[in-house]
Amino acid sequence: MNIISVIMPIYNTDEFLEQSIYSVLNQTYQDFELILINDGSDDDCKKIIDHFKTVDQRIKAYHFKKRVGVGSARNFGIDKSSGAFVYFLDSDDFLKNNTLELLLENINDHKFITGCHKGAHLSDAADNDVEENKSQPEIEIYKKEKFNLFRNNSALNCLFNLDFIRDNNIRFSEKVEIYSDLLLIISALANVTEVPYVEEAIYYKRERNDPITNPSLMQTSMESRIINFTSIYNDIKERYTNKEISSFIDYQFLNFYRQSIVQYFNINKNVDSVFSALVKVTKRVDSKILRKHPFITRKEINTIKQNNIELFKRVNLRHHRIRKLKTALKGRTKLYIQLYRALFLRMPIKKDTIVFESFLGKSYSDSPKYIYEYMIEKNMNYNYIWIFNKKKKIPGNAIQVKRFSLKYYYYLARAKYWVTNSRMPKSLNKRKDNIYLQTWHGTPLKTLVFDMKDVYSADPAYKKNFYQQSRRWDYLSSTNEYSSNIFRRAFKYEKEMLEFGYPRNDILYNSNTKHDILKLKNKMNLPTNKKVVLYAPTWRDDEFYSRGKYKFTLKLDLERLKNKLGNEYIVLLRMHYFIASQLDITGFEGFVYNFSHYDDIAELYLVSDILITDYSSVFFDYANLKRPILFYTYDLEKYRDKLRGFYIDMEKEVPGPLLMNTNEVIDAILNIDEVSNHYQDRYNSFYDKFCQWDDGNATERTVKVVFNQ
Ligand code: C2G
Repeated sequence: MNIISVIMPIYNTDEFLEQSIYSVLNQTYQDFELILINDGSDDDCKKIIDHFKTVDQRIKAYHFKKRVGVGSARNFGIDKSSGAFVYFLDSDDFLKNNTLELLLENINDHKFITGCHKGAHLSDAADNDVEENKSQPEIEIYKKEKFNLFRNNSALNCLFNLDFIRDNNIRFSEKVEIYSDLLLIISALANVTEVPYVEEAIYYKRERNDPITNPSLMQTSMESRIINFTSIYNDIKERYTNKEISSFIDYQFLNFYRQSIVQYFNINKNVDSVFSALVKVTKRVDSKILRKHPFITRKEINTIKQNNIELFKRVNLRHHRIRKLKTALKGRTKLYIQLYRALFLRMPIKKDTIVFESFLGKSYSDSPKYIYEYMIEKNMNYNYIWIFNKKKKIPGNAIQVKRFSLKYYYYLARAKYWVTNSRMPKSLNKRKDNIYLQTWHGTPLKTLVFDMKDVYSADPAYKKNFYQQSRRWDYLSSTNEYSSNIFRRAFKYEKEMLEFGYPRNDILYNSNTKHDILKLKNKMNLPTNKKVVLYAPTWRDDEFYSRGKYKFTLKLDLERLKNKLGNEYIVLLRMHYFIASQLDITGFEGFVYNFSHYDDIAELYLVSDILITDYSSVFFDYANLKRPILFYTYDLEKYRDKLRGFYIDMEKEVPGPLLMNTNEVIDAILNIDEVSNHYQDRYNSFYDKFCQWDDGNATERTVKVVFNQ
């Protein structure tokens, strides 16, 4: 009987649970029982578990009314196991489909065996292409003397012989929540002389991205992590006196100390309880092992051992100064940040200085531009600073600073006001007297931050960073009630909402005249005898060259467009500011114009007769002009269902047709009057709902409130 009991404790992971369970059900090795232990979840886990129980008899399910903690839940699982082997899988992680088979095939007479952990982003699926006739996997054997090099310090991805676990009374700690499996793995190591490791047996550990609303255990506070760790450490030192186990846990402790605990002391002021917990541990650390660590670590550990908190704080402070100096020497920006913190932030704040930035310094545009122009036109007495990546020609006498230059840090430290349309880097501090107007950059169609289940493109820290960065905002612009509601929820924004419309859209009311449009066309060198189609799509989260540099493949057949529309129309192409791809329009000169690097899209809206877009928020703004909008949504399903998810049903609510290929686009343009008539009612209700507060005076209202004018 080779049955494997797969034990899965479950707590509030309804987003991930199905993928976890399927990864077991789809194993190449099928002789298992799956023990699901619902540890008091209050989300939809129960429903999911009950459903799976009805479809597969190998599933055993237990529901706890009250949470008992992961250690107790797993111990309960061991007691319920009826297999020859046990294996632990967490309910937010998943397996490659041959993991169990590989572990079982190679365990032989060993008491347990382990495999490789890989980090998986939220939407990653297991790479399940197992090559046919693959040669035997390589097995590395960890001998007792080398246990301190053992790569796995958790119980995950280990296949254990169940009798071995039971006979030696090997259990998870029930005293602590975090690191409860350190006790189990160390107890297991204490009872064997070697452990095989199979690189090919893969366990996907999900990198969770929402430590704010749904933290994983490892995302709980550093203080409880340290306290939990010290408790396990002491427990193990008391139980096991043999050299290998003792050095294994000492190495674990010193690694943890160097990677995390040092930092904890740097950030926190009230450290006494953690410090006294550490005194006991450091007294137990083997001095021979400590000697293998850097001087500064030795020094710190020794002062903790002496229970001298004041001396420790001084040593630790020195340590951080050295660290900072080392990082500062690594690069210019790092040096500037150190100067920013040590010097600029200590200078008094300047009450009459305003810093503006739009689209990460890429352009002179959007609401910050219109707020600035309004203020200089009204001769308001401020010092104006603009952040750009490259120098620009702009009206007024604002000082221009390059993003991330020394001046950038200087002015951001000293300016009382910040006006931007996207986030500011984490490395900046918000000062007590600083006032930060976040104008944002569009009515949301695609789900935002805390409404996003999966962050397809972004790193796991995305939500946490966003949360921290948005705590600094004092005012947030909104242009309709729909946005206000979403912003409050999705940004967890609780401060003042400026429900005045977007300053960037004032121009669509104030310059929508023949005269102004002609002036703009002349400025842009556009022919005035042709109608203008503007194509402004958004970016795709899953198509990129590198971080922040996205790809875009033009799916419009320019040749065909030119043949059918060339006599009457010209086409302006406008890529999103994240797009790094260069558009090749050779051969289409005089028909196609690339305006991707033009500063202000509002001016492009004004000169165009028809807008083509996809899932970009541009259509909410363009609708202020009440001109026709076409939606070129060739990848609607993927974009909506896999990449982002939408707040509104495009098929029912957007004010124009959804088109799937170039022919449909051409047809719609050739019959634009009929299309417009067809969508008239929908357009009107769309306008009422989404252009709710735009009327040409949003800037004035905004400036009055923020600058007390
Ligand atoms: N934009 C542009 N050109 C494009 C697309 C967008 O100039 N081809 C500008 C517009 O001002 C638009 C803004 O960038 O309103 C935001 O672009 P979106 O395509 O909507 O995408 P994103 O930057 O992801 O912001 O709440 C809004 C969302 O956060 C969307």
